[in-house]
Amino acid sequence: MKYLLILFLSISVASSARANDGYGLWLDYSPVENSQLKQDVSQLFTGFYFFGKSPTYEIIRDELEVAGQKMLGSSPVFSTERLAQTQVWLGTRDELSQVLGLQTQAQIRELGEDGYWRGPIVFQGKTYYAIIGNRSIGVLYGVFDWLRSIQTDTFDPKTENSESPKVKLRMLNHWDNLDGTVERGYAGFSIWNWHKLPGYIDRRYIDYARANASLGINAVSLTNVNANARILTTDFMKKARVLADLFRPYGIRVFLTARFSAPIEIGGLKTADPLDPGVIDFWKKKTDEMYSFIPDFGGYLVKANSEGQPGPHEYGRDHAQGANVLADALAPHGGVVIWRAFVYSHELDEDRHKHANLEFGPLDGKFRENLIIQVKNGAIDFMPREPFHPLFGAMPKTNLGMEFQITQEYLGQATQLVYLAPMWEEVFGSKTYRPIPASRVGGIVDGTDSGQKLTLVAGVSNIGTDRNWTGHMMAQSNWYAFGRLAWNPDLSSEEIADEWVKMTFGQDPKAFAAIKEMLLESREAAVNYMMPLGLHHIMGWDHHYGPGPWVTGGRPDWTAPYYHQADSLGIGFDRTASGSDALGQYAPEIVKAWSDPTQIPEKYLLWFHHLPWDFELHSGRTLWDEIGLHYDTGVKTARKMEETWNSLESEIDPERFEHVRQLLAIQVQEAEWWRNACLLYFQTFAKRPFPAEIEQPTGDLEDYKKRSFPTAPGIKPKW
Ligand code: GCW
Repeated sequence: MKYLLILFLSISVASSARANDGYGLWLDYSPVENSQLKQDVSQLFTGFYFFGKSPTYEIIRDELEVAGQKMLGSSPVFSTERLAQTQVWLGTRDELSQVLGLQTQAQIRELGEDGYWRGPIVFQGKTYYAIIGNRSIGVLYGVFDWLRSIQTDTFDPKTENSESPKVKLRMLNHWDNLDGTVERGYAGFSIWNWHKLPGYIDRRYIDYARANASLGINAVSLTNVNANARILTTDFMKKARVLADLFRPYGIRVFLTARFSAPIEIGGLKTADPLDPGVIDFWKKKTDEMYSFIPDFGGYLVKANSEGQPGPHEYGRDHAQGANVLADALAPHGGVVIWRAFVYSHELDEDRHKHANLEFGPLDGKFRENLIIQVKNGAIDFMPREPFHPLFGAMPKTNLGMEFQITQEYLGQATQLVYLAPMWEEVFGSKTYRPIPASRVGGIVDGTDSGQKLTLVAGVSNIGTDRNWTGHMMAQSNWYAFGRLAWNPDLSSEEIADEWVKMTFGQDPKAFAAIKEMLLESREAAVNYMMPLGLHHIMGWDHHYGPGPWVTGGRPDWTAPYYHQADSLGIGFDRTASGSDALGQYAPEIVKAWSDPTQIPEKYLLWFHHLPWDFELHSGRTLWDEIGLHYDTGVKTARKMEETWNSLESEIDPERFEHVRQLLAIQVQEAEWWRNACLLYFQTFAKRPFPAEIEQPTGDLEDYKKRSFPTAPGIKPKW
């Protein structure tokens, strides 16, 4: 009996080792199938030589070991001497200077601190493959890029490739609370185990850093922007130091969120007035202390005077006065303040859309050099589709960074597959017409159009303790896409999908084509079944799960009718000059085109216009019919995604297949729920039949309204 038990245990251990639970992310390295490629790469794996020493090179060795085993079935060979039979040379430009031509050296220098060059170099008549950076981190990025090219079957040993990131700070923002919960987190709890730190190092910290480094993510803010001042106490600094030490060789700097009232809460002061000498001194000393633990500490991320968070307004000071005090404390150490522009009034705004520009616009030019204003992609709040935030282009003398939300608060949480790269691509590609006529959001953020040197793309993390990291394993694609776009905002969502699918599922052509198509259509599907044609903020109360166009109570701008404005005459928020004139905050070219409901792209129609139910759209249909059609199309695409996936059963490993299969079934139900509930609700105003061409909504509106979700994850902390 005892033996049987042991046998059983060892079988189940062995089989669970083979099962794919998604923990390996896009770094699980499937075997190389292309025989020419396999031959080329196998040859290269017989001789790696590092020109220098660094903890980062140890990481590279480990990565090559894993990659060699998994892709080629054998370990790489490392040489301690630069022998003729070595194949791949790795190191920094300085370390390789003896063997590099002057021109190559100059070319590499141009690539800056995070760039890399990889390609063939000829030395004493023999050709080697070299991966070179200006710093060891560049070498690491180059190696990851090289491995990616092998996994995506694009590697050519004869071709030179060089890259440098277009954005300086490529950053994850964790909304992780010190009690282990994650605000808007749908993948379990926080991966930071503050209780066991600093003594215990969870293996996950290292795997997390590795995954980020593979994308070029180089900054992480560990804690929620709804901040707890305790993170700035000495005890927590000691814990954060452990993470910073672990992340350093991966090129990642740690940031923390600073609560504006920390001088009172942990400093024993009576005020947090940024002009008070005691407060200035508090921030200076706190910051000096922080650097004594973390010498490359990144800086502070701050949410102030927003949704009840304390800030400079309490003392009659503006955002610049508040932010600059922190910036001055960080400046001598090379740190940066990231100050969020997500603000809206404690009192009710006329239109919340306008608030950030009204508060920040007049402060243009007043913020320090080592300070960057982090602006959400849209002016309301990470909706499934928003027009770009009008601050982009409106503050030419201020560093502006982008904040995306990777965690799917408003895009299906962790029960839905929604690939977000098309949304981010749309935002970066949006024309702003300022500061120069050809400006796009991406060009402002990466400095091309704005000229700013300090650049930032931040994403609110979707990572948690779930074994597959992101709750829905397909949401790994969003972590991946975020990192790739932060590195280069000009990449297309399609290129990124190509890479991710190949790296995650291997190269089976049927599975590749099918999964890629599912990813690429998923975001538009979600917009359609949730909030089409510019509708926004009509989700469930507080937990934000599911539809809630009927949600009222509390402050009006937290309710749905404030945004959809449906009545017997029509629907939509008039933000033109005849309404709130939020549109007037954009460049004149946009104001002109979008003021006209027949000119504005229909995807933004109801964001800016209140229109009669019978208003005729480009299709010739009435607004009412078109709304119905969009909702229905969304549902049908969700069903198609489900069918596509189900046809892949023999191509995908059972564990991942089943995981995604179940979630897609839920997604279809949720899409139907959104469509039914929203259409039945809007029909109470429109008082028209549903268009005949759509599947007729079913269910009872009153039942939909009564649904409650006490177990929905990710709700705000109660402290
Ligand atoms: O979208 C809202 C979220 C809040 C979040 C806030 C913000 C951290 O519902 O949970 O708070 O945005 O971005 O500050």
